[in-house]
Amino acid sequence: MKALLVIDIQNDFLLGGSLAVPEGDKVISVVNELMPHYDLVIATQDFHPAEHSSFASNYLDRKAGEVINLNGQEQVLWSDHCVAGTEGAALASALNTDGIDRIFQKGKDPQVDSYSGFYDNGHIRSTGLGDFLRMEGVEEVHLVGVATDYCVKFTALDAIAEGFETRLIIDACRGVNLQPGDVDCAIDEMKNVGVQIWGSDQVLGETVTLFRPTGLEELKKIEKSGFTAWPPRLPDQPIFYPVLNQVYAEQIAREWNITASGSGFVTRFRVKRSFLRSYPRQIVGGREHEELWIPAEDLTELNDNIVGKIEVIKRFETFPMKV
Ligand code: VGL
Ligand code: ZN
Repeated sequence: MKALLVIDIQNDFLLGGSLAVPEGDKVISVVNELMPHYDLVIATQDFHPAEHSSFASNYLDRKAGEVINLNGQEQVLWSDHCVAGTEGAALASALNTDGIDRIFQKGKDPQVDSYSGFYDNGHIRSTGLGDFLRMEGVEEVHLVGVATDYCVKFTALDAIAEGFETRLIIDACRGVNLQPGDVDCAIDEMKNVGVQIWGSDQVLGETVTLFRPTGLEELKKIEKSGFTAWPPRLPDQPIFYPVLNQVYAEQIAREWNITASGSGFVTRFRVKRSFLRSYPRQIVGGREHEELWIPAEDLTELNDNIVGKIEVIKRFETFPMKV
């Protein structure tokens, strides 16, 4: 069993939040894409009382970013964040919360901080996450979220100590870098204890397969490119619509292209996943009718991201009746 641990993707750590991690919001679409690839998806949530001892505002003379000694441990002081029950503590609304099986909250004790999703920073009180994962039969955990140099790192170190095979999905994490180089150091620290550093492509695959119905005229132009590029759109075609499944493409080829030009073809081609991430899937009509809307001006860039050839996989024709 494999679990995805989604660390602290909460409003206060994202754009506009009180403790925003640079580019934190960039991880959300990757995390949503990853979720269906796991047996279990667990989210952690930083969830502090307003009087928490990690908030600079709770001291007379301290500023955020200063480091103090708290009960024998180094403690970075932060601006107020993730106060229980506030909007800032809520999971990001763009995160697919339907894909999350269970949430573990941490940092509720005002006297001690809790970066790790497994234990508080004093390693005294457990959140129950380790026992829960073992009970579910999980052997491998993959980590995503924020911040790479705090909560992600400490959760990863504990995951290794708890005996889980542990991977960090690096493009689905962002860090604070309070000091320049902190994120790189955190990654080295994780590697040194056996955390494997992965990219989301290693889980998802590097490319997405797309389908597109087309007519004879367009097909001739594709052939001219050596089956490597889509021809420029016409002035009255501002958007290029590839679809995500073959059945839908066939339906359009049969119903639309045959009517328009007497023949219809279905093509299949592969495009780098990283490029497609900025074009959300549009559901048109039924659930299986998923398509991407790519503005005509982005077509050259799309062509540059095609891997392999555009293949014709089906052909539909109406034959004139012989007389
Ligand atoms: C975090 C600082 C304070 C984190 C939480 O989620 O990494 N960082 N509290
Ligand atoms: Zn916190």
